[in-house]
Amino acid sequence: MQLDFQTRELLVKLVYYGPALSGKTTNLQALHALVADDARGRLMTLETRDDRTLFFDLLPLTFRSGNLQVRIKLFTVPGQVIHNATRRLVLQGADGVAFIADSQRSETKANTAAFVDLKQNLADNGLDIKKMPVVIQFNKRDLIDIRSDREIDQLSQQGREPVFKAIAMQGVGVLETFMGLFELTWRKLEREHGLHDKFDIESEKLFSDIRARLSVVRSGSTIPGPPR
Ligand SMILES: Nc1nc2c(ncn2[C@@H]2O[C@H](COP(=O)(O)OP(=O)(O)OP(=O)(O)O)[C@@H](O)[C@H]2O)c(=O)[nH]1
Ligand SMILES: [Mg+2]
Repeated sequence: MQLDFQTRELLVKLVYYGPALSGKTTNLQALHALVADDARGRLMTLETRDDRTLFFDLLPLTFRSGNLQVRIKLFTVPGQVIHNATRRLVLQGADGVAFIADSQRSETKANTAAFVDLKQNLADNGLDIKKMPVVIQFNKRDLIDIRSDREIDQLSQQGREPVFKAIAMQGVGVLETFMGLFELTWRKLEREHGLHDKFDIESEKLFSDIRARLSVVRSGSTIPGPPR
C-alpha cells in the first residue's frame, strides 16, 4: 500500500492468483466490462495465442469517496508452472490475494499445488499467508463434473478465507469476489495504518461509494458469451 497525504491518495495492490486456465484473466476482463467508465483504466493483457498469460495482466481502478482517492491495481499472475519466477515478482508488495480455483474435479490437484506455490512465493517475498487478506473463488460453475456446492460450502466452513462461486466468463460472482477481497484488505489496512483517523473516512461509506461504480449496465457488453 502507498499513501500520499498531499494528494489524499491511497494505492492498493491486489493479485489474482491460481492455477493455469482457472479464469484469472477472464475475471479482470469481466470486471473491466462491468465497472463504470470513470472508475476503470485500461486493461492491459499480454497473452499467447491459446489464452495463456505470459507475464501478467493489469487493470487499474480508481474510486473517489469524500476527498479520498482510492487507486486499486489489480494484477493477475501467469498460472503455468514454468512461470514461477514471474508469479513471485507479481506478488511483491501485494496487499491482498484472490485465489481463483477451477471447480472441475480434474483440476483439484492443480488448485492445491497452486495454493502451496502461493504460500511459498509469499514467504519468499517476506509475506505471511496467515496475515495476508485472501479470498477464494471457485470458478467455472457452469461446467459439468465440478465439485458440488455442498463440497465447496464445507471447504468454506473449514477455512478462514471467504469463498465465492463464479462463472467468470458470464460475469457471475466476479464483482462479489472483487468486493470481498477489497473489503477484507481495506479492514486490515485500516487496522494497521489507522486510516479512519488519518483520512476521516468510514469504511461502509467507502464500500458503498465503490459498489455504486460497479455493475454498470452498458450496451454491447464485452463479456464473452457462454461456451459454444
Ligand atoms: N466454462 C467456463 N470457462 C471459463 C470460465 N472462466 C474462464 N473460462 C475459460 O477458461 C480459459 C482460461 O481462462 P483465462 O482467464 O485465460 O485463465 P487464466 O487463469 O488467466 O490462465 P493463465 O493465464 O494461463 O494462468 C478461457 O478459455 C476462458 O474463456 C467460466 O466461468 N466457465
Ligand atoms: Mg491469464
